[in-house]
Amino acid sequence: TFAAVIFDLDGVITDTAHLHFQAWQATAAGIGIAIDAAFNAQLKGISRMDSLERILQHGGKAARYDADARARLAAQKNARYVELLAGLDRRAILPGISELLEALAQRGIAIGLASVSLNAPAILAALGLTSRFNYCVDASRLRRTKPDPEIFLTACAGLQVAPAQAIGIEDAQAGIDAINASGMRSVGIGSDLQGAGLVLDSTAQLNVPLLQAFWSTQPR
Ligand code: G16
Ligand code: MG
Repeated sequence: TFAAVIFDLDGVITDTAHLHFQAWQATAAGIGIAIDAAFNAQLKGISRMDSLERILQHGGKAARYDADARARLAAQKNARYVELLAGLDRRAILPGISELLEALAQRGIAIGLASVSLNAPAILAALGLTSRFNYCVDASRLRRTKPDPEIFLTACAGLQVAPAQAIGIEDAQAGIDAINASGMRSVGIGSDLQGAGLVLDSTAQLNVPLLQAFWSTQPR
């Protein structure tokens, strides 16, 4: 059976997309760019600086902001986001996740985190889940973002597990593509996900028997 499960954070363990949205909306409004929820959906799983780039492009203002100005905007957004995170606790863990983590740990299956969020350690701590994870990738050390497989390969290396022995769980297309490119098998949460080995509507459907049944089916 599989030796490890590697989780994305936002959209899989918890859902802070609405907090990212509030923070980006305020920052973008400050420079005269309006973003709505539909646009925000495109930022799912995208790193902070890449998200800012997309927002500036969306507003037709990418050329007006150099690296320093962008760093200030990103810092402004993050300060707002971190303020909003203060309200986060165990209740924000998505359905089925606590039970799944516990069941995996009981079976000796390694548990990893592959989030591009630089706030991931603080979020895990707020959720009371830090000790559940055997290895968390440090997003600040990555050279390439999802859909590049680097983050998942780093997680496998950290867990000392071969990618072919691991399952990755993601809610974003870039994340599914990264898992597939790593040689792991992918589980997608949500809709509009192409190429995932298994797609579920909700984290509430996740459990060990279901993952074992998926694992026993022929890979792509
Ligand atoms: C998450 C979110 C993205 C966010 C990114 C970076 O990714 O889905 O919207 O832009 O983290 O977050 P931060 O600004 O905190 O570094 P993931 O990989 O956990 O789904
Ligand atoms: Mg995500």
